[in-house]
Amino acid sequence: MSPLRSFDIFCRVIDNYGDIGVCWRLARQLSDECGATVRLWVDDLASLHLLNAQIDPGCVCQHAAGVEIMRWEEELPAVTPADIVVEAFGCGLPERYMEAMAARNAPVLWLVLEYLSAEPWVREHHGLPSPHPRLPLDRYFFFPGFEPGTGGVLREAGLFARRTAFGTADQHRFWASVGFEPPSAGATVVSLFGYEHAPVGGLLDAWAQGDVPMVAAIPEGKLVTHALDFLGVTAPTNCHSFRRGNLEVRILPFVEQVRYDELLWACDCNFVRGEDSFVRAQWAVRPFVWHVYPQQEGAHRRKLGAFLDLYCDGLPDAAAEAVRGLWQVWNSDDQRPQAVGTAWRAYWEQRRALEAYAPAWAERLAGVGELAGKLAQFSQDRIK
Ligand code: TRH
Repeated sequence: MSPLRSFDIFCRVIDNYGDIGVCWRLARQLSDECGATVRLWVDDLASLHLLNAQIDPGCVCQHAAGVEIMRWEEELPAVTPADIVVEAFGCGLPERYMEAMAARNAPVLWLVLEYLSAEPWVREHHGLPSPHPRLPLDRYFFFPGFEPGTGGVLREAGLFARRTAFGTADQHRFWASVGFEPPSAGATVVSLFGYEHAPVGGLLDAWAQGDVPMVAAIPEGKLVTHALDFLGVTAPTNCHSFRRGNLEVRILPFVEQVRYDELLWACDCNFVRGEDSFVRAQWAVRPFVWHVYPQQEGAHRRKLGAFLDLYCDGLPDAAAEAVRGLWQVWNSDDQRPQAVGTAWRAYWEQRRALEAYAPAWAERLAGVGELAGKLAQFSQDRIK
């Protein structure tokens, strides 16, 4: 594929880090791997700064990792639109910018990048045109997905090689970099990234009372408060490590996005959430548990069910049942603390089957094709 021309990516941070997490990854990949000139417009630079410390949250225009980053303010400066415009997650484009798109001599391609879902309708909607009601602009829907015929998910070219090369010494370096000794050899190590309504107390309790040593690595954020409640820590503390029975809880600093993979690779099992961490856990080829982002009218339940149907399809029956059991409890409003402990034990009894399946699933997903490359190709085909 010949090098692409220019991209403008527009991103509004609704909440948390997934919207900017995906856009930042996409921007870097289009620049690094597709040879495109990329400008990323984002309305919340503080969130991007958390993912990459090099980014100055106070700067209106800056460059990092081969990407031009613009603070998206109410009043956009007069700029020439790029050849391809990505409107991430239906964030809308500024009126002035759309008029400039329509007025440009060379036509501009407008892609609406949608949220990731395994629902079957995604295949039929991926790539459909969506004529603008007023302006003469070519607009298309681009749907990420897990099956052929969708836009795939993001995966950097060197990711599998980096993961394979990440050995024990790297794991030790990772733990030291976040302020901890490496977990003891016999411990089961789990990262816990999820939303605040997860039944985290019940899970930690089951681990504390279990008969094997467990390490729960919890990134700073909403789950930490509940973990501290469970531990009975009521006053502010500088302590980051707590013990209860057979459980050690480690409160981890939020690491830069390029290092989040290392946390996943340093663990035996990863609890993830939203969109981007959910995808990274699949590339990490370890058992994982998804906390789906809650949506109105139960839309997230359909998303969860659709992914479970796809993912469990290749698993032995007992393992599939255990995955469904734990994921449903982790995502349910049923806060009976024992339920999650029982579901965890059933799940972890299937550990070997889940570990064996993880690389097969990643291979299958890689076979769908990779999102940045597919988006670049899709654009290339339409702007000849
Ligand atoms: O943060 P999320 O919940 O994000 C989202 C958004 O809320 C969005 O509005 C919603 O629509 C979407 O979920 C479905 O979860 P996600 O997508 O996993 O994003 C987290 C990002 O943070 C991801 O890029 C990984 C990164 N991360 C780090 O860089 N370092 C860390 O230490 C951790 C824990 C995460």
